[in-house]
Amino acid sequence: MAIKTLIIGACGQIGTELTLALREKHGNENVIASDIREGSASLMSSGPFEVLDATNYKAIEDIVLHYDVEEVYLMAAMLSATAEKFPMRGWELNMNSLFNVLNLAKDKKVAKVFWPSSIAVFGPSTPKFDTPQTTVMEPTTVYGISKQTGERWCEYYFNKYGVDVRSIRYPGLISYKTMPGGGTTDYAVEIYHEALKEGKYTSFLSEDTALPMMFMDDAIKATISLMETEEDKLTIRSSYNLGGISFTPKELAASIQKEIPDFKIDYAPDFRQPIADSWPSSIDDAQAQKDWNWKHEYDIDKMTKTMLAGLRD
Ligand code: AKB
Repeated sequence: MAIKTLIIGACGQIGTELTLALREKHGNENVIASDIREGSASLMSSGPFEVLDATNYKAIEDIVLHYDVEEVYLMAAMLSATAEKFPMRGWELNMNSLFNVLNLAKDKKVAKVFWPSSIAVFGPSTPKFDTPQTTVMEPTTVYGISKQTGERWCEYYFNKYGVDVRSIRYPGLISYKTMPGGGTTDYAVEIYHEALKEGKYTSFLSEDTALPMMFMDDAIKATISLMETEEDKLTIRSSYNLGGISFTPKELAASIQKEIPDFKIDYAPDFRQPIADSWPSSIDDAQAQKDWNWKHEYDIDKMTKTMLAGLRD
């Protein structure tokens, strides 16, 4: 029998593509999409959809029981740039939603949980290049503090209550189906939209700011693959480092110029620059490779070609 899955935050950047991928894999009726608001037509029309506030335990529980949900992907979160503007709202959303889902699993109402962490768990005192899985973590953003705290709780719930929770520290994610919202890495998506619309882009990060990034197809593949790995192969119950590509705004512009030679970029760093400066430039994901055979596929130029083709369609 197919696994019944609930995606919370299904209308966001990752949630949209994850929902569509899981529906294709497990059947539309077995993947329940939910979000605080309605989303894209493809998501709403292809399977069940529920309006759901991730901070409301009872509302999540009702949906879980109604549909006999076995696995929950909690994708709702306030990202780094927005959480700096609304610290308490960011903290409350990111932490309360996680506790709701962990407690449902602790009470055996769901069997398995996926929760996204982020490269934001690292801070200025972390080694910047090839950042190891286990290292100094002193995040300086509200979002990073919430993700690091969340990781500790995930590991605690696994050790103490046997909750099967799995997690990835996502780098910046690049996709054309849904816009990201409120992140520091969002420039790497906006740039493609503006390249096609205006032929130019003003980056809110400086030209040499290198950050870990990944094309969405790789991120979805990683997420599903981690969730399908046999329990005894997993050695990390906080969150797995996930590498991909690492590039600067200048390098991304050069990749776009190979396809759109007249494309121009300039730079006006804003409040997001110090956030980016506090994060690693590249990530070592040897543990994910070892435990669940992780390997990324997209390099920067393949990603650029796919992004531009997808946005032109
Ligand atoms: C953000 O920029 O806040 C996110 C992230 C790296 O988690 N994309």
